[in-house]
Amino acid sequence: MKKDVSFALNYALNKGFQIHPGALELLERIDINDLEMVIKQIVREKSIQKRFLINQDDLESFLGLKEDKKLDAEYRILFDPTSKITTAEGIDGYNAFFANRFQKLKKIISNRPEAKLLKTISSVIATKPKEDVYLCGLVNERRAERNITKLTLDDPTGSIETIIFDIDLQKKAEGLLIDQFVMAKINFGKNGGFIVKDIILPDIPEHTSNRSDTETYAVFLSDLHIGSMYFMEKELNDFISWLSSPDPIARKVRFILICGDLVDGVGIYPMQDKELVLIDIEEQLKKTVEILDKIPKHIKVFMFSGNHDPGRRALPQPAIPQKYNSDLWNRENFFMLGNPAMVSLNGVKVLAFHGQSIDDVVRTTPGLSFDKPAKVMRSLLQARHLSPIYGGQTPLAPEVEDMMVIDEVPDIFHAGHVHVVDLDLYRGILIVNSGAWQHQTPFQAGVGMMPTPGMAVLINLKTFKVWTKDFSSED
Ligand code: D5M
Ligand code: FE
Ligand code: ZN
Repeated sequence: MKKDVSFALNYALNKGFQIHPGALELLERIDINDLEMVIKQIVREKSIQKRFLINQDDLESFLGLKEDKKLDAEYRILFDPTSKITTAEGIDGYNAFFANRFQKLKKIISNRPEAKLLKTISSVIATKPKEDVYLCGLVNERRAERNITKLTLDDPTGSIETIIFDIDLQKKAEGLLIDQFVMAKINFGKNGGFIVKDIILPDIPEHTSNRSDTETYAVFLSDLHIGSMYFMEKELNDFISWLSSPDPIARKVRFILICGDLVDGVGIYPMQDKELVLIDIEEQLKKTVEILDKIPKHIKVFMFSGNHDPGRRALPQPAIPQKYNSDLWNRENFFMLGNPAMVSLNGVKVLAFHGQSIDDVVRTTPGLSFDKPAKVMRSLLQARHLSPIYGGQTPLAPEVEDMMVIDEVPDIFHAGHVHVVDLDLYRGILIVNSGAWQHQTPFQAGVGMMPTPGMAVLINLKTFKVWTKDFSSED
């Protein structure tokens, strides 16, 4: 027996393990440099499972020699903005952009019975109807005054100022985002003025989600921030080694989705260079490839762009351009996508959006906070829009088509950006904010943001059972 294998054998025996002869034969074939890592990882995983025999099967799966052919791993890219970006210019560009937003959302809301009574804003202004009518508009202004709320709505025919008296409706109006699309029930009051009787959001109809036929797992990650001095390299590497371990769930993983901020980027925030260990984008992406290349090749890795990634800052964002790192684009198991994008994994539709607008929505809406991003994502689903507010911190490009409208109802809605793992289920849609792999930054500490980094979110695509696996506390 070779000396190096006897080390592995002794290590396992000392930990109370038996090694099957078939496993020993495989151990002898492992590169000496990897042997220690392999045996320690297997022992650690099997100790957790309390199974003290290491057999051939464990090693085959660890080494990626064995792939369960019974597990489906079929994917389709349903939407990617990368090749669709054709930004218009100036005022005309924005007019066209908001007109498209209005049309798309009006079409979505037209499925509701009330939509039969829809009138345009100009006709409501002209006819001053005493009976209830419905109109649609984008919220232009919302103003609370003593005990009433004034709401101004715009459609392509005009602009209307309305008044809300009802306390509950005023509360509902408080939660409306500027430039969000709404339908309002309205009449012309006795004392003059248009009175709001109801506010209706496009929302999600009750949804029965698509499921995978097999118990294939997808792992949801976000915000690696490679290049930052706070990037949790060891924890991410531990996660990646776990993928090759005999852990029964690891063996069923076929997809990984990384929801943006792969790298920390350069010049994203003032004084960022003081917090970088890799100071240019090429180096950061090279490191990214080095790390992600260790993911077993039978796992498909989908990477979406975030505000720290190169390409462009405004939404929708293209995929990280090939010119910065062609390896990211060359690997057979890597898929480079923009933001937002939609993929189907064994028939399960996943909407991926980095989540930039969460910042603006939290800042302008009472009752929402950074530590509960799933709640914010729920309100984006209700608005059927990923980034309603124009003119906040989130730059929006005046695309001819508003690609931030949630046209198609997803089965899973995945975001990141705020670095907090949070889950929710809304009308059959699984909402996942997948956290980060970056320690709390001084900025976040200064504003009291408490990230939950180093956690992988694992979803069984057949049962929608969710596991979070914490790598942050391991040594
Ligand atoms: O953003 C992570 C979170 O922290 C997100 O909610 C924005 C916020 N953040 C972080 N740094 C800043 C600065 N300098 N200004 C404003 N907001 C900030 P991420 O995109 O991962 O950096
Ligand atoms: Fe981030
Ligand atoms: Zn971000």
